[in-house]
Amino acid sequence: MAARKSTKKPNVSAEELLNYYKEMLLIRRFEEKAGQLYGMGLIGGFCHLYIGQEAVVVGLEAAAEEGDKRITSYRDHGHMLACGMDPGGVMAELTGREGGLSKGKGGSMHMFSKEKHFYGGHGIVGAQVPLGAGLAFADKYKGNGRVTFTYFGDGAANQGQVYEAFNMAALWDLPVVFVIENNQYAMGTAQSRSTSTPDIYTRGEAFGIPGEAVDGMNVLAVKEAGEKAVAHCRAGKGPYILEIKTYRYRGHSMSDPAKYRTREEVQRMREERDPIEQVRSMLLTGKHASEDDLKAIDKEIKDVVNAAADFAKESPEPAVEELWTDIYA
Ligand SMILES: Cc1ncc(C[n+]2csc(CCOP(=O)(O)OP(=O)(O)O)c2C)c(N)n1
Ligand SMILES: [Mg+2]
Repeated sequence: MAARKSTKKPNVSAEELLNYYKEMLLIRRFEEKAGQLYGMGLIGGFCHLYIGQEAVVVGLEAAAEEGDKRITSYRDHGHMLACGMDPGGVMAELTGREGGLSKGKGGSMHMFSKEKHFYGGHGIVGAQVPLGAGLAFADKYKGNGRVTFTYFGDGAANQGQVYEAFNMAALWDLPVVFVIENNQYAMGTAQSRSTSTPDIYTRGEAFGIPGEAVDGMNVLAVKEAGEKAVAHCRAGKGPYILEIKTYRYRGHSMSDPAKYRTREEVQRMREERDPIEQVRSMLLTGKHASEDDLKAIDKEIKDVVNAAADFAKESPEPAVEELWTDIYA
């Protein structure tokens, strides 16, 4: 008997959808809390929030396998949470406390996890791109079948070192997915003012690297594109570019008044494209969850984030002697 086709039903189980909902919500609530703690003066230095972009990292993590690596820019809290790093450890790092993942000495842009294969957290725009190619080189050398997700922004995509990395990655068929998180702005500069083409995914053509654009507000579309890219890399065919079209709701960093765009533009994105609302509505219309189920999840996530914030506030500042540890002599 032929399977009945439904155009409405996504090719995903209820359990998976619920997981994506939870993971995206965790990032959203965590970032909102980080914004609050910043406002209270508990977080010093730069703090770049990921609110609006949650579907990118959650969709790609769904396409990853154990042992795959990830490396990204300074807009990195979402990546850490999505690969399973402890929310308390991340938050305590933001507040510069001993319990932080870099013992309170790194802050928002400098956290790592060997266990979760998360290689940072990089403040220099584009710097992580050659490093990501290097991670993939190591895996290719070892022949372990691992893939590296190398994330960078639309602004970073205009950096020279990105193309040096593309060249070598293509030359050596490195298993790296170059993920361009195109949130349409680089600090206060819109993509149309900084970038010669609206289609950044074509930038690999000169190197023979295939690329495609993806709806980054739709976690299922991201996952599907991620699976395709990862399969390409694992088959030994070399790098792949995903330009994931997304949007950040907040300013570039906490100190950005965002005068370069209208409130209406942001409002429209939130109302019409929000990645979490899209999954919420799929869950409800598909009867995979009730309003009460979702309320219970909201509470569960809120509790995790509050516990992380309490831990971050209660953890002591690092001891003065820590100034002399974890440094090159
Ligand atoms: C080499 C370098 N140049 C400039 C900066 C200052 N800077 C920090 S973020 C940024 C914009 C990057 O935008 P994009 O790559 O689109 O990433 P997004 O912030 O949107 O995630 C700039 C110019 C920097 N950190 N490093
Ligand atoms: Mg950007």
